[in-house]
Amino acid sequence: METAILREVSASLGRCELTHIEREPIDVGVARAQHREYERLLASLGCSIVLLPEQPELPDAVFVEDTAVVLAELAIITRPGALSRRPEAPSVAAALARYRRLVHIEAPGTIDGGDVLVAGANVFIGETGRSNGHAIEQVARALHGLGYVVRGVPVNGCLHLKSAATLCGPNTLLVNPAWVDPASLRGNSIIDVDPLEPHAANALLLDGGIVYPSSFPRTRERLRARGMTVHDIDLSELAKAEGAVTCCSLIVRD
Ligand code: CIR
Repeated sequence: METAILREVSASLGRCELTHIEREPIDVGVARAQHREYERLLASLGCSIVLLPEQPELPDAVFVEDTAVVLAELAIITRPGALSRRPEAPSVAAALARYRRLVHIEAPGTIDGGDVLVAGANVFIGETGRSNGHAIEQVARALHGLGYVVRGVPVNGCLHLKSAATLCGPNTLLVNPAWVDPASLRGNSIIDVDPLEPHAANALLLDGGIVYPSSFPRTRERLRARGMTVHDIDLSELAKAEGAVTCCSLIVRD
């Protein structure tokens, strides 16, 4: 059973944080419609949906992934790297408290959930402008004794580790090798994105298949060629806010 925690798109989305892409006008109405499609797709794949209300003055609040890391044993509430995003965390913590024991990242640690890639017992954490060594140490402490191996991973050229690598099957990662060295993601087989689609490494793996942006047809064919079930979704308006498919949900597995 999978529960997906989502949050409605903020009216202020156009004022989002941007790091690696140029600002362009965002049509909030289109972003909301695409987000509703995403919600419907996750529901159709068997997720039970928890939809948090919009936080109108927090532009990036739709990207709930960055505020928490949900594991089988506990949930880590992050301290996001961007100051503007810190007030997003408390309401997500309140929603997650029903499902997991909570551990909070404390200052001077900063970390975005988008930097945390859990692949079996490996917890890879992107060393990016958003996530620092203090937070990586705190995560390692929180997970001590639970059988996880926590490792910092250098990332270059993109916002988060999960912009560069995500799980697309058991022990299988979809990777843009220009942004993260696949050798640092040991223990997993690797599928490279198509070189013409650098942003294509972000996939959301659910029990019902892979939720995947329709904007990357070449890489999608690589996944399908491996026999993977891929469900297309158009999140192009949210991509203008540097968001992708994993960022819009927190998946709680029972
Ligand atoms: C930000 O810069 O924080 C947002 N505009 C985008 C966050 C995307 N989150 C993610 O990839 N996990």
